[in-house]
Amino acid sequence: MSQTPIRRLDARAPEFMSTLDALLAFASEADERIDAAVSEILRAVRSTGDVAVVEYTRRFDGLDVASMAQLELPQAELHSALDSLPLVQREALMVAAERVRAYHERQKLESWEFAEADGTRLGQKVTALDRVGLYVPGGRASYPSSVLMNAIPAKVAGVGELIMVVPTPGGEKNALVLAAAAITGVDRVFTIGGAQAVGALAYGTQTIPQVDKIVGPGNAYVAEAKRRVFGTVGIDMVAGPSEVLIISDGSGHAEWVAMDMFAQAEHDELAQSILLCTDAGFIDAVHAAIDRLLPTMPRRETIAKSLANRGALIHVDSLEQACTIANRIAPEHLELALEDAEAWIDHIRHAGAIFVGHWAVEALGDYCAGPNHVLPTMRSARFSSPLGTYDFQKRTSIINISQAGAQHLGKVASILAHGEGLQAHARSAEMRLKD
Ligand code: HSO
Ligand code: ZN
Repeated sequence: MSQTPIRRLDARAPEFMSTLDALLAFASEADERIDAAVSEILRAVRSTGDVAVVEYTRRFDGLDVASMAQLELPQAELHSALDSLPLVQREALMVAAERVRAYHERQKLESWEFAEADGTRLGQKVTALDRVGLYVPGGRASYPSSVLMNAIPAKVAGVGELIMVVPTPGGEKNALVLAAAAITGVDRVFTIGGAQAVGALAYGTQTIPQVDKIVGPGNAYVAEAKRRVFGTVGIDMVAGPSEVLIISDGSGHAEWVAMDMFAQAEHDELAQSILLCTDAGFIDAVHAAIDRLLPTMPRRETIAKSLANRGALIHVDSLEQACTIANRIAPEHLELALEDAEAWIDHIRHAGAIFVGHWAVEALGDYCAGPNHVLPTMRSARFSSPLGTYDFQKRTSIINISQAGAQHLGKVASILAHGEGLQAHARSAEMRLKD
């Protein structure tokens, strides 16, 4: 008998769709205490800059420094972190970085222009953002792979200056994070975090220059701060807990599926791992594999909580039904653990990333396949895309009208301007008409 608590559902049950919706619902509850604290911190950073940031860093991270300058890490320290890594780690980081760079090269938006017969030329000019802030969390969720995934597309886009902030409570630095910053060419690093770091990047301080966009994950305070400074600066997204959906036809190994679910679940108790499978016997085998493997996992407590909270093993009628459900879930990660996986890609419309076939496992995508691991969560794959080079580029329209073009466009504009009651618009178009 299977022991590990995880929902067992049947997609044919009449109440299935409402059960599914309840399972997907994730209330990122507005917490008034967080709201109030963040608003106070942002106000202080905005009015006193470095003084406030230094003070909050003393209070929250226990770093006692006299000035902001002491919270900046020199480039030499990043490079010595890289040099002091064990060779295998350094090489793995380099391989990952190079693959991520090559993939993101292909995402670059290019400027374009076209000419009309009368000599009018219209176009779109693409430019990189001038300055970007990269938030890297401290502690357990401090992932060097996320430094690669955020910094590389920014650099490929041609961002002028990339400023990283990373809290180091008690002065504890993560050598792999610093090494990843060195590899990707992050320009400046400050050991600050929390809402105060987001405020510093968004408003600028005496020491930290104001950025144009802030990217990177963070805790509830960081997320709330990003939400509040949005508009003053751009932000990437406010991400929810990580999710994986696996579609299986019963081919392959039950252990592989179980471990893929664990890989998601070990991130966070609120992370979501769901299996949709056409084969009831295979679902039993996966559940048995979960039972067997769970005790061997160092993070078994987190995994068990995540599976019990938000996990599910779901029996479906057919792969068509599985795809319909997958499109409703719009998962961050989708694994097609199928005999003929390629044939099913076209059935999927909404997913952050699709992993095709038994060999394409999310863990490879998280680190080194090449595509970005910052993906839309909480069903937002219905309307948004992976983080990419394009997120560090913007577009400007180019309107280059010839004298001949101004003649016929002037008449059209004049008629529409009169229709809107805007005389100055009409006349500025008409003044350019020849007779
Ligand atoms: N699965 C996470 C990314 C990650 N996994 C980083 C390991 N390190 C969100 O897609
Ligand atoms: Zn992961």
